[in-house]
This record gives sequence, structure tokens and C-alpha cells, in this order.
Amino acid sequence: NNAVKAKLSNMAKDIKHSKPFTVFVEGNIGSGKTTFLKHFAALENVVTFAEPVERWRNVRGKNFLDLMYTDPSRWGITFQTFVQLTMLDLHIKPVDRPVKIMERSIHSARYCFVENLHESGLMPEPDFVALDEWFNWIVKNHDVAGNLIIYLRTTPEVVHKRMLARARSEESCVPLEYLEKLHQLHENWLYHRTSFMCPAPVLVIDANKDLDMMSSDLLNCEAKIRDSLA
Ligand code: DCP
Repeated sequence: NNAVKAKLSNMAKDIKHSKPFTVFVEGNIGSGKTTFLKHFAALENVVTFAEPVERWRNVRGKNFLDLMYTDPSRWGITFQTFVQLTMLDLHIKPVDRPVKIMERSIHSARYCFVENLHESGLMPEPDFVALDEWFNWIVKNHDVAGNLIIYLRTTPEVVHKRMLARARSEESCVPLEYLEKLHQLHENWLYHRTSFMCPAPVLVIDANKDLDMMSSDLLNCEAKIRDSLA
């Protein structure tokens, strides 16, 4: 860990451009993004932004995440509009360090979650179109691009077990089938690259194993970030 800190510290001194090297950590629900991010949060030259789930759970006293799972056809647009806003807020937030690492992005919200609601017939067409128009406008008018995507690749069965074990109340009725659909959307986007445009090069990591077995993967990610900056 100290070696990594020292390397990143040197890297920071070498940085000449002001836009941070921006990394998106992507993967299915329960793939370990939050824990993965915590490792990088400890490094002094990195700023991490966890996904603002707590903001989604309390929007002026209303739990939008819960509303979405309770009645996706009615509240999917409400929830995803707010997700889009909070993700944009993180994308454009200025940082004073050379590396910015975000948990998810506005891209996975659109290409995985909104796509899933739409494909499953749970989001009415006009709701989808309104969200998509907003998304296209944002991508055109704001800098939401990244430099690297770290894809925590899992199987739906593994993340299903993790999701049940952590027992987030809103997710209690999320079936394996829902995670399978999200998995396929992540796979087509980031692994097979057959669906939507990737906003950055992708580093794929086997995230079925526990994080304590992933130290070499973490170092690999560090190296990738460092090399790209060199
Ligand atoms: N969610 C959603 N639509 C989005 C983003 C997230 O419906 N555009 C939902 C899915 C989950 C919750 O919000 O119920 C949080 O999802 P994430 O997979 O982004 O975060 P986790 O905390 O599950 O990630 P991890 O377990 O990998 O740390």
C-alpha cells in the first residue's frame, strides 16, 4: 500500500494537465464497487465519488429508490431522472487531485438501468424518450467522458447471493432474473462491446472472488492509471 501511495504521489507531481484522469467503476448490483472504491479512497492523490445512493433514498423525505422498485412503471422515470441529475453533478464536479474515480456513471445509468426498464416494458415509451433526450443533450453539452472503465465482472448468481446477504430493504424483492438482465446489458456494453459506445477503454476484472483475493487486480488497476498518465 505504501509503495502504491508513493507511486501515485510521484505521478501527481508529473501531471501537467488540469482535467483529472477519470475512472468509472462499473458492474452489476452487488459486484463490489463500493468496497473496491474504498481501497482507492485511501490514496492521497485520488478523489473517489461513491454512488449517491443515500441521496436517492431521501429526496425531500421520499425514498425514490424504494418507489422505483415498488412500482417501476410509475416511478422509474422519476427515479432515473434523479439518478441522471446526481450523476451529472458528480461528473462535472471539479477536483483538486490528478485522479478522479467514480462509482458508476451517467453512461451505465442509461445503457444498463434505463435500457433494462425500457426493454422489459416497465418504462412507458414517452418516459424513455424524455430521459433519452436529456441523456443525449447532457453528453453533447457537458464533458462526461472518462479515461478508463474498470468493469467488475461477476455472474448473476454470485451477486444475487451478495445482494441477499447485505439485505438492503428496497432490494428485498429483486429476483435473480433482474440481475441476469442487468448482467447481460453490462456484458454487451463492456465485454462483448456489441451494444452501446464505450466512453473509455475497459479493464475487465474477475469480481466473483472476494476483495481480499484481489490485491493483484488492484495493483493492476493502479498500474493502468499510472501508465496512462505517464
Ligand atoms: N440503481 C438503479 N438505477 C441506476 C443505478 C442504480 O436502479 N441507474 C439501483 C440498483 C441498486 C441500487 O440502485 O438497487 C444501487 O446500485 P449499484 O449497483 O449501483 O450499487 P451497489 O451498492 O449495489 O453496488 P456494489 O454492491 O457493487 O457496491
